[in-house]
Amino acid sequence: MEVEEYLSQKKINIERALKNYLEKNDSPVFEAMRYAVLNGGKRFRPLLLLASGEYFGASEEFLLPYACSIEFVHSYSLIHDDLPMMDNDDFRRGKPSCHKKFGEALALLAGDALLSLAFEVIADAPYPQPDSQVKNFIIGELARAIGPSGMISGQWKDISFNPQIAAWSDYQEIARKKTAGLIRVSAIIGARLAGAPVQALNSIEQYAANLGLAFQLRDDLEDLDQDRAQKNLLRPNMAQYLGKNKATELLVELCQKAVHFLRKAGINSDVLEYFADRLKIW
Ligand code: GRG
Repeated sequence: MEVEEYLSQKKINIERALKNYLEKNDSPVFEAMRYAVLNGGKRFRPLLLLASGEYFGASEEFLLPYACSIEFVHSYSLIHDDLPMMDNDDFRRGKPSCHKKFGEALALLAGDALLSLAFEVIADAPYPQPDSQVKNFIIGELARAIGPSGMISGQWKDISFNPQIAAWSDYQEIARKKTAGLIRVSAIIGARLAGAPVQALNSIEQYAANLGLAFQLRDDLEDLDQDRAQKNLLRPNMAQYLGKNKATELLVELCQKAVHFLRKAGINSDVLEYFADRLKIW
């Protein structure tokens, strides 16, 4: 099957699974959760998890709860990031952001609820078997990636950012923690669930860490190009720091490095390579 056909089929399956988890309840919190999740995201992280897991032989049925869990975490981070005390964004994916539609209290709770639901879904996932250590590993990796030393710390560094004293390493650290961490852990979870050998896991981790940085750099390049908002001039934008040409070169380099880690380990996945190839087109 062609890569794009594969991805659009997987996306349909992810949408269906996400909807199933969120349909059960008519409370306002669930309504806000549905609004935030079921509104047209690219589903990049769950697709990456499925592609990585399926490459190493796990079934979609096995992987889907974990893929949804990652998307719930991502959606929570977007809701909270849009709040007035954070990035203060009125729009998300071309529609009013969650707090604009439902008010700040309900948006905050919908974000909290999605974070909790993510771990509930993992706890209830039928695979792997209850005596397997794999679930513990996954819960630990995910919690570390998004917790106080991961995404939360990246977000704090982002909102307390001072461009006058920031070094390149600060820009990279923010991108690594705020954005790349969840992308990295998505690929690791897929591979780990499929029982990939340790050496392959390390390579997948390196691949996804580079892909994650590239993902943020591309977003920064888009921000710079569209000059989206004046306030962005004060944000930690890697492309602004490097300048457009150097940033574009680095984007290509990161994507090539990502693919290099796959090939060096003998991982021949069209889909995983496709993610890197698509990101570097600028
Ligand atoms: C507030 C807890 C908390 C965390 C905030 C991840 C994050 C940290 C904030 C999200 C805002 C943001 C712009 C992050 C940079 C990464 C990024 C480009 C996110 C958008 O992800 P896409 O492009 O979005 O996958 P879609 O809409 O496709 O899901």
